[in-house]
Amino acid sequence: MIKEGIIIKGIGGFYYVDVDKTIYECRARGLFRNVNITPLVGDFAKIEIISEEKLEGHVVEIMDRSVELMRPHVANVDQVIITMSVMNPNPNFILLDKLIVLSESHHLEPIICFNKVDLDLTDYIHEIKNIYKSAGYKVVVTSVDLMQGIAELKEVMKDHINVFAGPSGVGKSSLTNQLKPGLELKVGEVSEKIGRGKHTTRHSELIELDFGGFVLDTPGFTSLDLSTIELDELKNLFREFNQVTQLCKFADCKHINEPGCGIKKQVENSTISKMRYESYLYIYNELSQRKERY
Ligand SMILES: Nc1nc2c(ncn2[C@@H]2O[C@H](COP(=O)(O)OP(=O)(O)OP(=O)(O)O)[C@@H](O)[C@H]2O)c(=O)[nH]1
Ligand SMILES: [Mg+2]
Ligand SMILES: [Zn+2]
Repeated sequence: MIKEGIIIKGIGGFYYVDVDKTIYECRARGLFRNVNITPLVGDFAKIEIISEEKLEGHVVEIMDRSVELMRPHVANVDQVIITMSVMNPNPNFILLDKLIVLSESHHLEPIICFNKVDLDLTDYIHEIKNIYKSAGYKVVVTSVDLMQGIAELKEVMKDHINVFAGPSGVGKSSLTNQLKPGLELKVGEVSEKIGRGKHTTRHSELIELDFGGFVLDTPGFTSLDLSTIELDELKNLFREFNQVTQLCKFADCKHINEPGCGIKKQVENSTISKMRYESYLYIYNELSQRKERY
């Protein structure tokens, strides 16, 4: 008998396939239809049931992927919860903007989550929330300690295949634990992580959410591969730039040194955030150096 499900975990040659909340332990059969494809977490798969009793099967077919991410190596994710803590560790805005660019380039919806708002004693959160909201992104402000913003986060994640992204220690596993009672993913001490730069989370696993959808807890990305992004395309991956490019004198304006640049004007009068624009220049430079080198 053939059933369809989603691969939630792959360990040691076994794939764990969720079929309507029943988990089958499966091997990939040597000869399935798309021979050259290695099954990934997130793949929608057809499995042949070997034993209903032992919940064992074979993966016999992988359905077409809407997206394939490389780091973490997973399929069919459609939303990235880009997480930064307001402090401890402080937000890394270049990394945040790179993660947004990366999400946009894969047509994944970036959601920005600022966690640990309980540690924010200066109302800094309003300033940073505003920057990203006015750029056109959905921003969720949370505190695991105060149980703040968790309901809103659930609402945003509902019915999507979500992945958390962001540096070590910002609270990705802590937040994921709040989404699913009884989950108890391992949470690490920031002090131990900083310095060694080690992530507590080591495997990628898709977790089914009771309220609908899935979430992937990943080892996280700190190094980022932007190599698939074309230099000329970068400006299109800054959402707030797209709304005003018609203000530039030249249609192919890169918003760097060109005269009559509408974006630069918007930065000067603070309609576009200076910090976001500087991130653009920073990433642009990084990408152009890469181009020169190869
Ligand atoms: N004050 C405060 N601490 C938090 C909050 N959320 C998480 N923490 C703490 O931050 C530390 C790191 O949390 P984790 O959930 O392990 O962070 P992570 O992003 O999963 O880290 P990696 O798995 O290493 O990538 C732990 O000590 C948590 O208890 C919060 O909202 N407020
Ligand atoms: Mg973690
Ligand atoms: Zn311009």
